[in-house]
Amino acid sequence: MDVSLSQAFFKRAQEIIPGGVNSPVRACKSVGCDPLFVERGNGPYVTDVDGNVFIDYVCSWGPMILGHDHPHVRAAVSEALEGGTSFGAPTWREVALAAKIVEYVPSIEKVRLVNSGTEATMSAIRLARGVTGRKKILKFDGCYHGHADSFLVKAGSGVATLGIPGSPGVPEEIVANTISIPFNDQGLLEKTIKENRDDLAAVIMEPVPANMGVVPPKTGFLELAREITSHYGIILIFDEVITGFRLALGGAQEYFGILPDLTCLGKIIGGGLPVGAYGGKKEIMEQIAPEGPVYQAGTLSGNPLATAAGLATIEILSRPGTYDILGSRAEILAEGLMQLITDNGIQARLQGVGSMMTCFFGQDGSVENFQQASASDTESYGAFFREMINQGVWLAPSQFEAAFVSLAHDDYVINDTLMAAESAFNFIASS
Ligand code: HOZ
Repeated sequence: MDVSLSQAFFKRAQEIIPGGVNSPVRACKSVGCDPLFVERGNGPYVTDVDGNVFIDYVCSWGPMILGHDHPHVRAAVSEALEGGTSFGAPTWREVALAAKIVEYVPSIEKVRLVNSGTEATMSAIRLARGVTGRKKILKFDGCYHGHADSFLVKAGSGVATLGIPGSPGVPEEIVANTISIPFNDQGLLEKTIKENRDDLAAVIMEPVPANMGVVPPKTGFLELAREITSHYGIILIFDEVITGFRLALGGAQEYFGILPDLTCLGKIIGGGLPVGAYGGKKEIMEQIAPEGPVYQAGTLSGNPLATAAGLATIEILSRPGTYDILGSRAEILAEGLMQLITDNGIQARLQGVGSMMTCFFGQDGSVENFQQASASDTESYGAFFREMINQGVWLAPSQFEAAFVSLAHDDYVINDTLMAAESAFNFIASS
């Protein structure tokens, strides 16, 4: 495969951008290759600058649930573009997008739009601290809530991929106010909350962690988190930046029937443009300025192009049967992959929820927390990743991320993916 243009861009990028990338996982370090530079995307495919075409399961790390360059989204963004790109003043599309979020996400009564998932989570914990007057937050090892200071303790995604234990630059006082415990451990959750009940402002979690690979919550875990936080007046925050509008229109909270106090959104609600949101109960959200004293602001918040793309995406997603189609395609892919794993005698565990999944190499049983995920065979994942690229399939360049199926991944594309995977598993089995 000719990747000479990608290599040239990467060489130049490394001279002027840290690590040559604008987000660490993209550097592909943990899978032992250099990044490919994307020229364009179309449906389930991306084409790199050298003209190589790949079936894409990164899907921009989740937002592209309709596939790339969807005509409805393109038309909506083009129409918005005609009218100007930013005003720093309210526009009707912000209200329309907020109304859709309030309509579909069961626990959200009021919502504030921001520019990224990181902004959403850092604003949500400020709000939780402001409302409760407490300082500490409880998170879970391997969950990733963006790169704000409070969250870089035992975090997932790029922090896990690069094996970074925390980050220089995060003050000790902030780390001291963040408690991190293993996901899916009910006893420890109960004990930790009880011990810190007077200091905890919030418990924040990805209801389905997808930044240590996809780790489904064990039965009763989300229920316990809801019950015990309600009991002690601690704010429960669901980080649904990935799961929002992916597992259902109402996200994981609809899927599992557990309602948090605050929800963070991003990715899909921006249809591929930069956006985030945090929302929840009226009495909490009313504490945000200018209605209340908790400050948060943003020049580009509620941007016309991003809200147009989000609205168009949600419009398609809200058509009847969408999530059934998405779910059944993901199921066909997952079943096919599991069969190949068995047929080739590969030691790996494929697990997922809805249209997101991870193949954990070197695992026999289910992966339930970060400690177990971390024990995966990342060398084999890297070999699989590289062979899939050779076969024309673009996976996340890290063991600790998810593969996302979009509505553009039809039966034909899934079949092509399985043929590629057959060669890749074969290659691994024989090497
Ligand atoms: N943190 C993102 C994955 N969970 C990666 C973002 C990116 O590199 O674009």
